[in-house]
Amino acid sequence: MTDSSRRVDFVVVSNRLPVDHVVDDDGTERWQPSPGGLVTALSPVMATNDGAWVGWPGRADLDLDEFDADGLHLVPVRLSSDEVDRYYEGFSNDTLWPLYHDVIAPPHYHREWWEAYVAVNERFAAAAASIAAEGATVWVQDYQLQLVPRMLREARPDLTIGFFNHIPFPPYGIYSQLPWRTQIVEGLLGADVVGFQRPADARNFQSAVRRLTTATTSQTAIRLPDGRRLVAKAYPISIDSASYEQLARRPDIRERARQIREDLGNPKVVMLGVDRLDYTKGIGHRLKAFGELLAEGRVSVEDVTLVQVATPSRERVDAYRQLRDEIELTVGRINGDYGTISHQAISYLHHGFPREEMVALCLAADVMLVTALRDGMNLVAKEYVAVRHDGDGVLVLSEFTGAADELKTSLRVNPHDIDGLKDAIVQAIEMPQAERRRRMRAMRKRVLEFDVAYWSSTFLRELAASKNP
Ligand code: GDG
Repeated sequence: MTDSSRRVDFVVVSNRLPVDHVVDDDGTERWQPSPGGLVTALSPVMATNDGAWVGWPGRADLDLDEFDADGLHLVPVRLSSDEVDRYYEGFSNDTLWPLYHDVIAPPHYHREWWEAYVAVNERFAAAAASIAAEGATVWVQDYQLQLVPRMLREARPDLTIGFFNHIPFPPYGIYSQLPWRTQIVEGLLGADVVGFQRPADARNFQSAVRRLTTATTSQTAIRLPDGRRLVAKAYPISIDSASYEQLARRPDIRERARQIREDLGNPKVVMLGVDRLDYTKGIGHRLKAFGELLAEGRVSVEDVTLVQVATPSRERVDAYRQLRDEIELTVGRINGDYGTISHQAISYLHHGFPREEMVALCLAADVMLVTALRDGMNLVAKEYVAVRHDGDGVLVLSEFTGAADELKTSLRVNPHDIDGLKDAIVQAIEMPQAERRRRMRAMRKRVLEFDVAYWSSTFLRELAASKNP
């Protein structure tokens, strides 16, 4: 039911609404919640504050009224298929994404993409402005919507506006490539609090502010020429740790973990990688290291198996199609060269799985490999830690993830250093149990205490406190 006069005190704005459109076998269409960490963290805040969520429902050219699903009030923003191409796949995923991840892939700059980005950001800002009550709090999420804070402030100076960037913010030398670098920084300066994953991201943003605007900065504070102040600092995101641990304790999921090991031929060591198939995740570097270890006889397929889940992602963007070809060629070569009838080197799975299966995989894995070349946080690393209530398991973690700032007793690696990565994999395989437990204990303490509820409550508390007089 539409209630276009409805106004709420708390609004979350993100590119995607937390629901997926599904068509059942009998042809019935419905919206199914896609519960991620963000929904879990924000649902209680939504419920106590009378909240709404503004976002794109994930299908182009769809005219939809506001609706309720699973206790959330959802405000759909329409995108034409042309806008999906230009704003989402183009400017968001083929300009900003590679630029903000240290230009691992070349960013493409197209003026039509930028124009679509501006137009779509305006639409999101207008939708948020029309649902927000007088004096409401609006929390804008991520790099697709960096112009929204300023647009919203201009339309509605009464609002308290937060922004959180889920991906890195690059050093100025890289950021300055962006033809629209000033507009984006000014867009973000519309917020009262701009949150980042790592202190380094916040510092990079402040340096862009100093280079491109007349605002001044002092530690985490930014002062604008008109006297308004805002805060730019790190709020490292986390997961709903307790729910992962609960799943990991379920007898059926533990049984499934045992089954997975058996199906893999009960190797001595199961290693696991779980990533969206994305060039930032360093999947190729991981495979190269593993392939060389097999070639050199430092590990054998009878003893060690790698399970690589590569969830399909952004398949209409060229760089992602190429990446898939490269990865699948490498997996095929390694399996062809080193596999036996009874033992595969790599079990490669190019599909998504239910969360229960992910948890079973984490329980089954002696070693988790997170080798991202650049990653805002990397939740998979935290999920592995939350699942390992048995206190065992080794996390190999790239120092280029936000998670590496917190998970200091992981085996930290530079994934570009293939020899170093190979040594770390061997060290993980051979690590004595006492050392595994000692390292895991420290990481579990961190992940269980600083969960996603801590993240959202800290951000929202500081947002409330930032309100300018
Ligand atoms: C961005 C930033 C930041 C993956 N495949 C399946 C599945 N997943 C889940 C994982 C994890 C999530 O998706 C992926 O989160 P990551 O943090 O690893 O990476 P991005 O998707 O790149 O996320 C990142 C994050 O935003 C949050 O701020 O940490 O740095 O890039 O939760 O478990 N879940 C299920 N089936 C799958 O096949 N159920």
